[in-house]
Amino acid sequence: MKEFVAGFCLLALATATAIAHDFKAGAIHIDHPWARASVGMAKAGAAYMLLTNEGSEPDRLIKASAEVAEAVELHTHLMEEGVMRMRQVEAIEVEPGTPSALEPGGLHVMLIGLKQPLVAGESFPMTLTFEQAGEVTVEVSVEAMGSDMGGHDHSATPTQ
Ligand SMILES: [Cu+2]
Repeated sequence: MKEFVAGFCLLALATATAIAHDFKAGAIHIDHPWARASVGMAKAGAAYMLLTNEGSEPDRLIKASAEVAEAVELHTHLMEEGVMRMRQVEAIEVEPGTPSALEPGGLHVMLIGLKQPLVAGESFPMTLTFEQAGEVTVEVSVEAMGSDMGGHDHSATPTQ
């Protein structure tokens, strides 16, 4: 059992090293923006990242845009009558001292109407706009399906 755990940690470390990348906009630190590879002709995708506010004033992510999709929205997931549904949100709060995680099954940047497949190992630029910190363009790395534990599948969601 001990050996298994050690092996798993090593693997996790190697993966994290290979894909680690981060960006800054003012006091906002954007860690590891990534998207899951799209499957077949899927027309929707989602991007995830960790937002940390290293300043003393609250900030909000108010907009995201990317050339790879016809529309980009900020989304969250809500449990409604036992069913997980996505909802558009106006903004994603980034409070000092409280990192905001965009991750499968929770907050995410929704890519609607993909113009091209998202291929694992490739990356695409995405521009994030923060109320205080302003605009920053980050490079979103595309990772293979199953590279997270979220178990959430966007492909079943109809595009608007
Ligand atoms: Cu969504």
